[in-house]
Amino acid sequence: MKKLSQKWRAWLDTFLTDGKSKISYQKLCDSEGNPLEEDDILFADENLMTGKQTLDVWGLDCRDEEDFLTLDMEGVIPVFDETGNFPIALKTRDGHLAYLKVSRKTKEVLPIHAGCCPVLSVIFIGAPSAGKTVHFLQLCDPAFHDMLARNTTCSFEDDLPSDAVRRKRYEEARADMKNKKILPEPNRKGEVILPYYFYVQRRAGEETRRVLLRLDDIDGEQCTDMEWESKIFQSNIFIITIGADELLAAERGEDVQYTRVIKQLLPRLKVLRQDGEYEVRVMITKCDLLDFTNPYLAPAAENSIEVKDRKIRQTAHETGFDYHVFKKRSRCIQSYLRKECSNFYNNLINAIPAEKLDFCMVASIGEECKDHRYENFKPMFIDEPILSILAKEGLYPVEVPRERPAEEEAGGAVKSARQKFYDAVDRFKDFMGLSDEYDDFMDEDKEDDED
Ligand SMILES: Nc1nc2c(ncn2[C@@H]2O[C@H](COP(=O)(O)OP(=O)(O)O)[C@@H](O)[C@H]2O)c(=O)[nH]1
Ligand SMILES: [Mg+2]
Repeated sequence: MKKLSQKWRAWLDTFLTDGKSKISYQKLCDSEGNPLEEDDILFADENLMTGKQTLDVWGLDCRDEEDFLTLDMEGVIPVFDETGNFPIALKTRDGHLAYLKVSRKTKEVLPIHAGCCPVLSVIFIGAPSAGKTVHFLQLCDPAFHDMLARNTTCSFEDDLPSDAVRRKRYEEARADMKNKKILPEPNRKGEVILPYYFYVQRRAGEETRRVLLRLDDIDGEQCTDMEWESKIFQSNIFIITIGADELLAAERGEDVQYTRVIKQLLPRLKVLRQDGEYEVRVMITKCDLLDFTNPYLAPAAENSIEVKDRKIRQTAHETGFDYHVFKKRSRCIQSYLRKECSNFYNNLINAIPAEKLDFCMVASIGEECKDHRYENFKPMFIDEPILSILAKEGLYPVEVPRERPAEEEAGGAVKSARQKFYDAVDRFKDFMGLSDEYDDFMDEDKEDDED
């Protein structure tokens, strides 16, 4: 059935008991982790927010303790956009427009599409100095979104309407990192870091998928001294970041912090997220420090991006996310971790069901940095973690599985019939979104082959 145009819908809405009956609100949390119900979303404009005007100027009765509009007020009309489920603004009959959404609980400004589409929230967990913020800043960079969008029908929009002062530090840090090669200051303990929201859309045939992608960076001390009541447990996807420097230190038998993070995170996840509606990605950062001649890592060495004229370009996932490439790298990382940090690895796989767990790596800068500066920018794999999340949600195209020539595999060895069979099963599993329960068995086989 053909959809009504926006104009018609807006016009009809003014007659149909304000259009409120068709609202299907999509739940979200504010930055402090408070779950917000439909009537916790307040509406305002700049004047109401700053107290320059009050609701009586708008010709409305102020029932609420403050000057905000709510959906159930007499005389307000909802304004919808293409997401449809929940209004993006409210207006009054005499033309005042409340275009800012505000959390009743914290009074913070919420994203434009709050309540309009499902939220996919991704949080970076890891010890101080693991490399969370550097990667986070890259993910929030419009130039990065431009790179991801190329050759696809995906779009990324910064969905927070305000230039919050608290966000300024991150915006400046990103500018310094890109333009002056200065790395971000370490986060202070308990620093309030506002989440970033991106309205991600992808058109595929007749259908357009939409999601509010929420990215949260936190200070590392919240991860090494994790509270049970922490807001972090509201997220859908937990990215556990582990600096390669720490992995190498652990190999040398030194004390490391990432084990502390895991020790605290796993029991909390089990208790607090009995719903099981979450996923975990283990992300090795600073992977330039790893030895890619290591037999486990060698097959995973080919970069997925390249830098030309200071611009990053995708190579492996240029026309769509290539699960084969990603999964191969994921398996290499697993084999590496299983050998080099066996207890950590076993703790993970024993605590988190295989279908919720994946492994990836990045080098956001790609070289050892001194005095908070870097010289050369040689990033590796920075598109893969986020693409693996978006592709799974149907928000990024997936490269159609195809046969690969045998030379592409590690060492150019001709594939055995058994390996070909495994690869076929693997592609089928990826295609169907099935779990990785065979992966251990496959890796053990590979180790046997190497022997
Ligand atoms: N070798 C290397 N070091 C990196 C890379 N990215 C970040 N680092 C180092 O890691 C430090 C901490 O990064 P940061 O993102 O602030 O860590 P956070 O505390 O987890 O947020 C930086 O200051 C850099 O010295 C990288 O790609 N390679
Ligand atoms: Mg940080």
